[in-house]
Amino acid sequence: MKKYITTPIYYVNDVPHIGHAYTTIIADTMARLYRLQGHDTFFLTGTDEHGQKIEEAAKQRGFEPKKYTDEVSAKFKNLWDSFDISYDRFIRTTDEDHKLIVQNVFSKMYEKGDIYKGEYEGFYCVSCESFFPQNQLIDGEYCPDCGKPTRILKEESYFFKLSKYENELLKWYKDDERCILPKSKKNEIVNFVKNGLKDLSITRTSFGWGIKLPANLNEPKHVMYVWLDALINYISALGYTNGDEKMGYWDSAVHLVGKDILRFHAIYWPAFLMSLGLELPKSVAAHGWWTRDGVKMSKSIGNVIDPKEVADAYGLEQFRYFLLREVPFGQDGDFSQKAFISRINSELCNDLGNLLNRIVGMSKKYSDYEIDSKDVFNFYKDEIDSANSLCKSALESIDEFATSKYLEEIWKILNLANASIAKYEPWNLIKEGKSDEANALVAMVSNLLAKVAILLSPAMPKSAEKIADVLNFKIETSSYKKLVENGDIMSFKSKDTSPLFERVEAPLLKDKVAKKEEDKKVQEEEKTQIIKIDEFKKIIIKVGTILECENIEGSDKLLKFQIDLGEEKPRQIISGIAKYYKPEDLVGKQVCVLANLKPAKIFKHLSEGMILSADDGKLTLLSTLNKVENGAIVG
Ligand code: ME8
Repeated sequence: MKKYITTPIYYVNDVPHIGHAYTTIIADTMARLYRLQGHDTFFLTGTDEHGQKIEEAAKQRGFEPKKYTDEVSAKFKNLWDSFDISYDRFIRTTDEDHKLIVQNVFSKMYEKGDIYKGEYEGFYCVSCESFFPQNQLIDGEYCPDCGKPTRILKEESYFFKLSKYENELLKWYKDDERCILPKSKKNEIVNFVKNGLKDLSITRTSFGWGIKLPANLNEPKHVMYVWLDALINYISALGYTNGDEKMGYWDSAVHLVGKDILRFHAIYWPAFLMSLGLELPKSVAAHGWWTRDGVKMSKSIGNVIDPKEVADAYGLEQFRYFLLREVPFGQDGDFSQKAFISRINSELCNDLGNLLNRIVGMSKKYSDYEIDSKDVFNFYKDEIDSANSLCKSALESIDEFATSKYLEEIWKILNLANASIAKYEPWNLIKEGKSDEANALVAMVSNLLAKVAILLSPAMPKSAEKIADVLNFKIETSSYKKLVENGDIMSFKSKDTSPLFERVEAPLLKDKVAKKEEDKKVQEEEKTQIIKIDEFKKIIIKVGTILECENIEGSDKLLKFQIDLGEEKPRQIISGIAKYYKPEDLVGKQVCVLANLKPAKIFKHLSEGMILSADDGKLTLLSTLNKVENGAIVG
């Protein structure tokens, strides 16, 4: 069977962040699962590069739009490559084939009578590249989606007859149970459409950075509305009207999107497809939004999460696991390092990593790494049956994109495996001479682990592969069919391994907010002149005996000392204490000297340190209570 999965194409007005990574990692997980199941899969991602927002972002940075989009688009592509995202095409809306197909689509709709010319006046949000009726604006002025100020635009425009498709859309929502996922999101869309759809303005004349209209229309002032241009990527990538080379995938299309752009995908896009006479997507699946420590991410707060930074700090596999596991699909989620670390330590290290180590250890001890499954069904049929039904429910969950529920079900298999070891105590079985039972237990748990590794492989490919390597089997369609679909078991030969995951003791990332706080603390400490012990340790104070002391000619403040600091030769030190002491009273006395002060010339005399004194209006030299060895360190 063919499978087609897409992510949104991301705007290049900014660099990739955790939200983009989330969508892309879910889509990648789905694509890997489809391939594992044996489906002929096409996975599409890319960048959305036209429109006023991009034109303005380029201008602000002093670039031509194309040069700017080349640069930012490459950042997305490089990030996905470094994350080993298994896309089949990375499409750019500036690709020549895409531009041609957008024009073809426009012509088709025009010829069908679904596009007409008119004039548009309305409130436009550049950030969302979207018009809003005034009654939807916040305080009559601000965008209801992003809260930024809107602009009034009045321009000649071509319109798409969206209103014509109102009933057909409502019928689709009603007839096709899975058209919008999670199903709870469908009502919002149905209500929006029931409130009445206005025709959609699909060209702009107020800026130039967009795809031109088909040449035969002779409209050089107009460029395509960026959302028409962008949505068409889903069929242009398959060669629609341009050889149709991959259109075979189209009937299985699933669009994965964030909740912010569900309206575009569940209303405009199917209406465009209806106009073209194409099949509608199998599902538009909308996930929720990520916040950080409960706060919306924004550049001005400085709490935007760079996915590369997180993956570098914690590991890509751990990052994938956390994103997929932390939030139920469709709900908003919060990225907190505390929650992340807790999942790594308890779920990845304890539940999974330790289990693998224990099984290898037991198989080594009981059966010289041979894990023979011949007796598993005799002794542990119930456990295998339970694991098989958990595999089924995991697959039912992922069918609705519920990645969190999917992993939860997989972890139930791990819990069953861990609980079985505790329950049957194989070490006692061995002692009691029941080695068949003990070996069957190790084999049963190994089979549970193998089923887990196969199911986990789309989400955590590298870790799953390592488990399979340790148990000496391959994760591929045939093992998926055998162990997961058919609920069968197999025998293994294990080998020694290093821990799958490392424990994390403290947060590994400092965001700009935390950094700011830390800088503030340092500044405050500097103000109160608090120093750290390390800073104090840099100061070397020694006790020494004054060997000689004399006045300096021409100065009534300075005295010149020769002091024995227990070094090869005495140090010469110049000190401004002539007002308080007579030279002859000081000879033979022990004083404290700052010994690692940079030498300086004072009144033409070299001074190689500083004699310490207490200042309460007059200076009193510091000494020790008892006589000590010259060179003794004060600290
Ligand atoms: O909307 N949490 O592009 P975009 C979760 N070009 N997901 C988030 C997120 C967050 N905080 N922030 C962004 C566009 N996303 C259009 C799409 S498609 C034909 C055109 C994810 O760069 C989420 O998937 O603004 C959202 O839908 C997408 O990034 C928007 O990316």
